[in-house]
Amino acid sequence: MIYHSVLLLLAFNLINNVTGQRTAIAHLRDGVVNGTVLFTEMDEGLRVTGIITGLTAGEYGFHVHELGDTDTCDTAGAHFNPDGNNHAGREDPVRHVGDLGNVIFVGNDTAIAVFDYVDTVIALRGRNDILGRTLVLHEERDDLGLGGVDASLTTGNAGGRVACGVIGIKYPAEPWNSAASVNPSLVLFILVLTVFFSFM
Ligand SMILES: *[C@@H]1O[C@H](CO)[C@@H](O)[C@H](O)[C@H]1NC(C)=O
Ligand SMILES: *[C@@H]1O[C@H](CO)[C@@H](O)[C@H](O)[C@H]1NC(C)=O
Ligand SMILES: [Cu+2]
Repeated sequence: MIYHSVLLLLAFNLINNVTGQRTAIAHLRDGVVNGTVLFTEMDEGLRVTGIITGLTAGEYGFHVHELGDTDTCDTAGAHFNPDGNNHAGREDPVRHVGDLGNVIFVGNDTAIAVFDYVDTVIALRGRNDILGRTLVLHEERDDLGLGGVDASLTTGNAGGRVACGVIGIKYPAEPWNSAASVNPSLVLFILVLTVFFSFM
């Protein structure tokens, strides 16, 4: 029985390695700005990790915009907002899917922004999939919908777009079925379980 459990665990690991957690990447490179942001699937949500340099200390609006057209950052469209909500902050219960709040740069001449958090709204599959859309860094602080001007509820009044990059596939290289809204490794695991127990 222990032997069987070990076999099952091995099978699960193998499947996880084959299907894998999805990871997406966006590079923000525009003039002096230089940054890389990774989006990695976790059980709790999508882990967002990034390092960006090139701006002075302060807060700058940070969103996923709806289009993957980066001819200029302005051609990336509005915030990704499939539910037609008002703009808000990342931790607000009602927000644009693409509302990631602000990026905070610290330091003097060579300010740097380093962040690492898990967001429960953006995803790499299903309706809130951000793949192929554009990550945008703004020139001003996002007021998180609280600024009291019209733009607060649409853009956070974060001003122009300083840098942007399309969110693309980092891993795995195999085809992504964007229609699947559940992690395929779970489905495969259940299949393997069924096949396995039918032999016992
Ligand atoms: C951007 O930053 C990375 C390190 O994060 C560095 O390796 C790369 O050379 C930089 N690129 C430019 C154009 O500054
Ligand atoms: C910023 O500059 C001030 C003096 O101009 C200095 O005291 C401080 O340590 C510097 N901070 C950083 C993070 O470099
Ligand atoms: Cu934006």
